[in-house]
Amino acid sequence: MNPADFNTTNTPTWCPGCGDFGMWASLKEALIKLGITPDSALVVYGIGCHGHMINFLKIYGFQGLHGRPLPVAAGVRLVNPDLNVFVVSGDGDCYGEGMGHFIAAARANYNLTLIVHNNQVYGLTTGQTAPTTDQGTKTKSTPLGVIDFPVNPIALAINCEANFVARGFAGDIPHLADLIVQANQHPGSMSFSLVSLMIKFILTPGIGKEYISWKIKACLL
Ligand SMILES: Cc1ncc(C[n+]2csc(CCOP(=O)(O)OP(=O)(O)O)c2C)c(N)n1
Ligand code: SF4
Ligand SMILES: [Mg+2]
Repeated sequence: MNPADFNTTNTPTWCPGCGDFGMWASLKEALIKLGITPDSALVVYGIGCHGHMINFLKIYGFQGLHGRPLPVAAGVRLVNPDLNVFVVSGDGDCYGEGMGHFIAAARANYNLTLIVHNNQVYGLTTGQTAPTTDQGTKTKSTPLGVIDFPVNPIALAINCEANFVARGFAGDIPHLADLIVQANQHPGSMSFSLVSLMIKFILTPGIGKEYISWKIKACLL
């Protein structure tokens, strides 16, 4: 298998430079390393720009309601315990609308590989504040800057006793692919937070090269 074998005939519609491209490429690399074929695993997607991957990744897929990919995936695992199930979610999807499901899945040990595209914003709906948006960030829904502290999904996952927790960066595809492989091979429940890049809709001045280099440093710590 090579990455092109996991392409559908659809051309990705993500904005040029979007972190979703890195996420897509990393997942394809990981699937190859894991020996998975398009007919041997399932990916359950959330709703958002990340969820558009269902149109571009050639593998069994299911996309339901916003914030609900984890309970769908848990149900699939319960009736089909031999099926390898991945979940591709977003920060709004997983830490906003789906926060309760995230906590439940981390505690319940369903043996899922959860990959959260954390671009710190509601991307598809053109840039509202998400639970992981940094304090002070100006978005369409918080034009004067976010007041609240952001959710720390890594700390939350550890606190809920998810037994594999990692963070990667959409700009480092080999590292990210390796993390996805490790996550998938690790027995039991797991969480995997992907720090991605959202290149549109964040209005705070200064977000640009400095922000990207901060992200890279933060992920390498
Ligand atoms: C129950 C429900 N609430 C709200 C929406 C509208 N909605 C669609 S996508 C989205 C935000 C997605 O943000 P995120 O999960 O971070 O994904 P991204 O687009 O950033 O990849 C929202 C609020 C919806 N579809 N369903
Ligand atoms: S709106 Fe943001 S998350 Fe959506 S495709 Fe464009 S850059 Fe990516
Ligand atoms: Mg998002």
